[in-house]
Amino acid sequence: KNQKPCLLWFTGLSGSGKSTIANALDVALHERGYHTFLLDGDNVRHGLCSDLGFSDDDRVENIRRIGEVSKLFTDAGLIVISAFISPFTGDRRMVRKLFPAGEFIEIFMDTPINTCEERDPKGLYEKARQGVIKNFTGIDSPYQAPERPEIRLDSSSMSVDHCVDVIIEYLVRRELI
Ligand code: GGZ
Repeated sequence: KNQKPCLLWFTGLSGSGKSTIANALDVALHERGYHTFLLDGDNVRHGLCSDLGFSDDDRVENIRRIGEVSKLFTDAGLIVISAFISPFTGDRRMVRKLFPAGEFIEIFMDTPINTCEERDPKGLYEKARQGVIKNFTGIDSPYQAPERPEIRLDSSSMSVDHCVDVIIEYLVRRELI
């Protein structure tokens, strides 16, 4: 099936729905016959970036490596989906610059932090509030929200299917699929 390579870059707080939407999008594109590759904490932070933690410097290096790996996969012709907090505007801009215009698609999971904190699937917000975890994004480490993302989603008011539909419609409109 005809596809153009691109990088779908999810950014947002812990619990904002990045992984959930990224996974559902990956499945939906597969079902339609497209070749994709999904990068997320599960396959990156345990391997390629297992030497990195959550200091500012380590997050910068984490995103740099993910950007470079994404570039390798798009060079191979794949639609790459990545789901990392990527809290710093400068780092996201650095990744964007690795790609020709239109190939880097920033998807901002603009879910209110209250919702993220209520979900707290791993209990990390609670631990961060107690000071057990330091440098937690949104609590005692910054999140710099994108000002002009290509796509903005809010998983507190939109269903998973609706979020996926919005992204697929974008890809069709840009003639990437
Ligand atoms: C933020 C943390 C932290 C701290 C552990 N701050 O919701 P999760 O659990 O499953 O996803 C979060 C993940 C964030 O890793 P990223 O590689 O996406 O971060 S970054 O882009 O900033 O490099 C969270 C967990 O790791 N986690 N400690 N202190 N998230």
